[in-house]
Amino acid sequence: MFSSNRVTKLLNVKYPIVQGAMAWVADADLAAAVSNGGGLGIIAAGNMPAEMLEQELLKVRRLTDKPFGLNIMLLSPTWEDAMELAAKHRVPVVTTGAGLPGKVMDRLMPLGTTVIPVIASIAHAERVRKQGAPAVIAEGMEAGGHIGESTTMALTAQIAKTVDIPVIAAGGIADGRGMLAAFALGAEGVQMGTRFVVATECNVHENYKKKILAANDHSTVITGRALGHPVRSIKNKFTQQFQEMEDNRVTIEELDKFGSGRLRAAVVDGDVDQGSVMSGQIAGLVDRIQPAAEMIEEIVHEAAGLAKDIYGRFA
Ligand code: TUI
Repeated sequence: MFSSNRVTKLLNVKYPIVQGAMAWVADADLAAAVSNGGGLGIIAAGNMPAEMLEQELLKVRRLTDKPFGLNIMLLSPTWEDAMELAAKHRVPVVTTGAGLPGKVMDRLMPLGTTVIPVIASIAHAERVRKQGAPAVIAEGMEAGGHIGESTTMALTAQIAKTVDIPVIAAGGIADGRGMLAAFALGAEGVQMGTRFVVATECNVHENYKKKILAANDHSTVITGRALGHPVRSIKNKFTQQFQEMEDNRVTIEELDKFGSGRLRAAVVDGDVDQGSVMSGQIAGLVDRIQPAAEMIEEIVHEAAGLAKDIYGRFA
C-alpha cells in the first residue's frame, strides 16, 4: 500500500496521514500514538515554554522509534526557541503554521530536517516551493483554529495543479471519505486534527472531547476576523461574547486581552463555556473515542474500499 506515494517516502511512514498540530492538545503521548499507528504524529510547540517542550521531545523518543514531527506556530513569541530545540534534538519533521516559514527553513533544512509549511493560499505555496519546501500542507478554512479564507476543496485542487511538490490536504477531513476526496483533488496525503482530539491517547480534558463528540455541522463559528487572525471554534458563551465585542468594534487590545488564555482554559481546565474549544467543521462526523492506531487503520481501509466502489459507480 502507498508504495509510490511521495508523502510516505518523504516522511518515512507507513500511511500518508499526518496528525494536525493543536496547541496544548498535541503532546508527546498523542504524537507517539499516531506515529506508532503508522502515521506522522506531531507535537505542537504552540506557546509552550522551552523547558516543557524539551521534556515532550525527550518523551516522544521514549514512546516511539518512528518518525515524528514538531509544529512551530509562527505567531508565538517562543517560535525561535522551538526552532532551536528542533535543531538540538534533530527532530525529523517540522511543520510551520500561521506565518511565513523562511527563517525556519533556512535554519533547519541544512541539518536534514524535513520542513513542511502549512499554507492557506496558492501564493504562499509557490513561495515556499521556491524556497525549497519538499511538500506543503494545504489547509482549508474548514479546519479548526487559525484559518485562511479558501476551502479545502478549492485550495487542494488549485495548489496541486500549481506546484509539483506533494500536497497534504487539511481541513474538513476526518475519515476515509475525506481522505479519498482529498486524493481525488490531487493530494497525496492528509492531515487531520479534530478526529485525533478524541483519540484515547489524547490528554485533552474530557469536557473538550465531549464537545467534539456532541457537535453537528453547525456547531463551529469563526471569530477574530477583526484581529486579523480568524479562528474556528465550537460556539459557546465565549465565542458569543467575543462576537458581540467584535460587532461593537471594541479595540483590538481589548479583544486580544479578552481572548488570551482561553484555549488553555478549555484544553487543560475543561472550561468549555468560557474557554476556546478550537475544532474543525467536520466535528459532526466525529462520534467515537478510539485508539489513534485504530482510527488510522479504519480511515485507510475505508478510503481504499471506497476507491474501488467509486470506480464501479463510473462503470
Ligand atoms: O496555524 C494554524 N492553526 C492554528 S495556530 C493556533 S494558535 C492561535 N491561537 C489564537 C490565535 C491565533 C492562533 C490555532 N490554530 N494553521 C495553519 C495555518 N497557517 N492556517 C493559516 C495559516 C497561514 C496564515 C497566514 C499561513 C501563512 C500565513 O502567512 C501570512 C503572512 O503573510 O504572514
